[in-house]
Amino acid sequence: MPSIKKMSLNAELQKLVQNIGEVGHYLWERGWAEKNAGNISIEVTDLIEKRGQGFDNYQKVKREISEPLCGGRCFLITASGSRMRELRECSQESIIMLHICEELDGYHVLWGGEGIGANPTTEFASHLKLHSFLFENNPSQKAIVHTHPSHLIALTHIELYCEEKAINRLLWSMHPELKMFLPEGVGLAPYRCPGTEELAEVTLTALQEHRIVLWEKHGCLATGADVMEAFDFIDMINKAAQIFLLGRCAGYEVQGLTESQIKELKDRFGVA
Ligand code: 2HA
Ligand code: ZN
Repeated sequence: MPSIKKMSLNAELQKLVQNIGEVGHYLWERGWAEKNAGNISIEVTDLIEKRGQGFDNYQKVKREISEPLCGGRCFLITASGSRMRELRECSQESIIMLHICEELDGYHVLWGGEGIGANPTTEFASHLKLHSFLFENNPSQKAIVHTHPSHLIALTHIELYCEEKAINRLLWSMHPELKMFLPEGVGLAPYRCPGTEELAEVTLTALQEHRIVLWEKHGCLATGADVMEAFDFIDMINKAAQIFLLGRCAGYEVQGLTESQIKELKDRFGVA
């Protein structure tokens, strides 16, 4: 009989679960989370108490884990099929806190995962791959949010803007604060089938230089110190895309900031 012991969440973990629920709701309100679109994860290893005492009493799900750096780490992650609009009210069904076994042969379910199957998101392998990259290269970034921001996706369907330089130039020119908050701009990953190793690979490449990656004709993935920060970045760049498309939909050419106005921002904020 598998054990069904569950951990009780300390105040910090409760807050993170609450934040995931809030962000899920924002994504839904923005219209970026149709059906079960999107997924969220955050690494929480340092917040798990009694770590040294092992996790043998918790349910173990066997599954090959191909990321050695994730062994022994703990994550909060949305469940496969969960709806962003339900994360807040149904957190125990829609979110799972798990511990990846050191042997990389599965994970323990520490909390949540009480919905059907208790499987983490179909993008689980991608999330682990990206977290592994972040552990080594940008350890302050603990959260990953993937969603379907409509205006940004629309831009990646337009040939002219489906190119990294062109889309960044456009986004910066639509929103003066973007240059200040996201001086490196967004990465653009070429289209790959959802849920695949190939998609994880192109995302990883784009993440080397960016905190936010647009997935051509699919969506966006952002990293952040926490889920709120990741959401803020997506919200901000989608706003820039929305302003452009609003002007176009109203039948006008959209001016955007001029090169000299963008240069003034760079000089003022001391960014590249
Ligand atoms: O989790 O959005 O890309 C559903 C998705 C997969
Ligand atoms: Zn998606």
